[in-house]
Amino acid sequence: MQTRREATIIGAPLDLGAGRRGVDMGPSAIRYAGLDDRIGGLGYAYEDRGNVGTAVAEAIDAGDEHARFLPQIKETCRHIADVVADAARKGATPIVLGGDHSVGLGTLGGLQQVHGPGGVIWLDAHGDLNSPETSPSGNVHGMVLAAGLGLAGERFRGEGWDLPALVPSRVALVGVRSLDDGERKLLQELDARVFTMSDVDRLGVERAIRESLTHVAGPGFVHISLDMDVLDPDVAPGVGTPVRGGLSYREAHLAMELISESGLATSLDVVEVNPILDRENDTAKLAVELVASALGARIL
Ligand SMILES: [Mn+2]
Repeated sequence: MQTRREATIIGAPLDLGAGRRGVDMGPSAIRYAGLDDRIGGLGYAYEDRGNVGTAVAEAIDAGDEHARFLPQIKETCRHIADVVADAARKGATPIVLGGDHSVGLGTLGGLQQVHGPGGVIWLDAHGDLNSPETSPSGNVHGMVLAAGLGLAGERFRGEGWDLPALVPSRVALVGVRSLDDGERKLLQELDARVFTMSDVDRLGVERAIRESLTHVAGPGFVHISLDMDVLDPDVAPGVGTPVRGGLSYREAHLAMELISESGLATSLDVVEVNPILDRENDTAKLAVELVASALGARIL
């Protein structure tokens, strides 16, 4: 008998890792866009675990300007990690709704706790590969992937998770089009598979995703971290840090469909939805559709 598949939703209204406020409303916007019905309609048992607690920027001190609000971000990530680990142990698919991309440290931490280090496909306009030493802004959401790899320093180690949470050779970046100097340098040393937007233009999204899946597959987990800014701002205007020239509506759907077909993905983050900058919640609606495609929604 086929057991019913299960999706566990975790809201993470965190904006301390981003320079711009608004992404704290992301989980609300995505739920409002009908996530429960859409996932339930695919035959999943749907469990919403509510939101994890977050600190408020105005009420606390940013601390070290090279890694602003890091202690508070780690505190939120500890709660995310707990719920993600709980879901992963049950065999459910954890889906974390951001919030800025620093919530990804919590997801990776929870997965690492259960499975040991795994692989990730990072769909993003940016590399998120800075460290406090290289970051021009000091915003932690630009350091998360480096942190997961254990390359942003010991300070990113959390209560309950070890670093690296990722196997260094099991990382793929897709849709990148804005990198800082320090990130470019790091990528030259990393065994990561990188498909810039220019590569996606030339090779097509199908090849980019298939090769990424092959690169990140392996024991433990395969996590999909979807930063909505990987999409072109024409179709996803409501994101924290928009960059022109991103994935089209169909390219993003195809990426998620291929990921679903592979059967490899164990978990998903959907981050950086910013309702303040959005048009009539379009970006949150698109986020819901992309989650559905990742979970197996088909046209026919
Ligand atoms: Mn990102």
